Amino acid sequence: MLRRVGPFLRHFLLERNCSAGYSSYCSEAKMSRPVQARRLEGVDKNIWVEFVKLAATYSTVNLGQGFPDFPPPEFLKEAFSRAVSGEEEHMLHQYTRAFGHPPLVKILAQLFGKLLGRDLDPMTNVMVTVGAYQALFCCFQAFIDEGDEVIIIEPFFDCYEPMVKMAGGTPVYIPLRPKAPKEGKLMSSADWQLDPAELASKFSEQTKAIVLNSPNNPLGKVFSRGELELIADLCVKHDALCISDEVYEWLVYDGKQHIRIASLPGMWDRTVIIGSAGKTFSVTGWKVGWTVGPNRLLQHLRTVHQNSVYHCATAAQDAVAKGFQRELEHYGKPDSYFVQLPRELQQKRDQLVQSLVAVGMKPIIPEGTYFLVADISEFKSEVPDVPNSDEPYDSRFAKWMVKNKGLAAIPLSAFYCGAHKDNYNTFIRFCFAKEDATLKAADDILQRWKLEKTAP
Ligand code: IK2
Repeated sequence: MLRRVGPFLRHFLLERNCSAGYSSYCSEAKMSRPVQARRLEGVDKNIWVEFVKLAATYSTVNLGQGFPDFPPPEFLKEAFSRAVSGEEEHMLHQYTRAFGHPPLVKILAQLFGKLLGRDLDPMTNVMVTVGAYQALFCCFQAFIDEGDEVIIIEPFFDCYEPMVKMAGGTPVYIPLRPKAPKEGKLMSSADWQLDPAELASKFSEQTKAIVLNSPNNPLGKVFSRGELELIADLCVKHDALCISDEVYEWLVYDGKQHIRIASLPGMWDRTVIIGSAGKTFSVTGWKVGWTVGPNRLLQHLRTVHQNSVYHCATAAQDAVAKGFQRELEHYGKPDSYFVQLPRELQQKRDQLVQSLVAVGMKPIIPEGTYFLVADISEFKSEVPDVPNSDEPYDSRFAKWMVKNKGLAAIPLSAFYCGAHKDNYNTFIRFCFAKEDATLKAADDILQRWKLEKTAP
C-alpha cells in the first residue's frame, strides 16, 4: 500500500507513524530472541523478486516473467465487467462459498468430468484457490510432514523447493537429461528425458509425493504417455501421491496431446490436478486457480485453505466460470479459445525460434507452454566466465543482457536446486506469449547485437 501512494504521501505516512511511536520503519526493533521462524531458513531468496525488478529497471523488451502482454479474450473481459458493474449482480462484490464460487466449481466439475471420463462432485472434487501458487502451497501443507520426501523433476518451477521445505519435507531431485538431437536438427524439449532406473532409485519408504509439471515450465516438455506410465507405476508401487501441476494444459503444439496422469490406472485416488485461469485465459493478474481430485485428498486442502486464505475474489471467479461456460459450448470448435490460443502461440514460438537461430543462440523447441529455453554458449565471449563465482554463468549473462541490451530473460539455473545450479548454466528462458510487435522488438535487439558482434 505504501508503495502505491506516491513519494510525498508515503513520506507523510511514515512520518506520522514515527511520531506515534509505533513504527518498525524508523526504529530498530530490539528483541533478544530470533524473530524468524525456523521454516523460513534457506527459503528467503526468490528469483522473481530479483529478475522482475531488473526487467522493470532496464528492459526495453521483457521476455522474462511468464505473462502475456496481449489482452485476454473479449468474452472474458466482458464477463468480468458484468461481474463488477452489473446492476443485479451486486452480491458478486461480497464473500462467496469458501472453497469456490458455486458456478465456478460446477463448471470445473463438468469440464474435468468430461476430460477425465468420471463423475465429479463440484463440492468435494474441486476447490478454487488464489492462483495455482496457492493450490501448490495447500498441497505441501496438507500432505507433507517432517521426514517426508518429495520427488521434484529438474528443471522445475522454482517455488516447489521452498514450499516443500517450509512444510518440513525433504526435496529429492531427479533431472531430465538431454540427449543430443539428430545431426543438423535443433533440440526439442522431447529430447530431455528421465532415466527410468534413476527415477526408480529416488523412490523410498519416505517418499510421500512426486511433483509432476506437464507441460513443463521452463523447458516446455510435454510428458508422453510412456513417461507418465512410468511415473504412475512407481507412485502406485510406493503408495505415493502425485501433485500434478497442469497450468499449461491447453498450450501444446504440433498436434501433441496433453495427457492427464490422473486418467491412468490407479492414479485418480492419489493425484491432485492443479490449474490456473491465469494461464488458461491469459489473465495472470486475476490469480484464480483450482485443484481437482478425490475427496480423500481435497478434504485436507480445504483444511489448509479455510485456515489461511479462506476465500478467493468472487467477481474474478464468476468471470472465469462464464469463460469456461463459453468454452464448453465451443469445445473443440475453431473459435474455441483453447484452440485459438495455442495456434497463435505456436506461430509466436516459431517467430522467436527464427530470431534466435539467426543470431546464433540455439533454441530448444518447446512442445508446450509459452516458454522457450535457448543455449547461449555461442555468446560466451560477450560475458566472460568467472571461475568459482557463486553465481551461475547464465544468471550473470541474463543480468548483463538486460542491462546492456535491454532484453530480459530468465536464467535456466533458477529452475534447479542449489547444488545443481551449475549443471546446465549456459541456457536462458524466454517467454513468447507476447504481441508480434514485442517479438519484433526483441528481434531488432538480437539483430543489432549480431552486427555489433561481427563488426571488425
Ligand atoms: N505452476 C507453474 C508451472 C507456473 O509456471 C506458474 C506460473 N508461473 O509463471 C511465472 C513464470 O514462470 O515466469 C504457477 C504454477 C503459478 O500460477 P498462478 O499464476 O495461477 O498462481
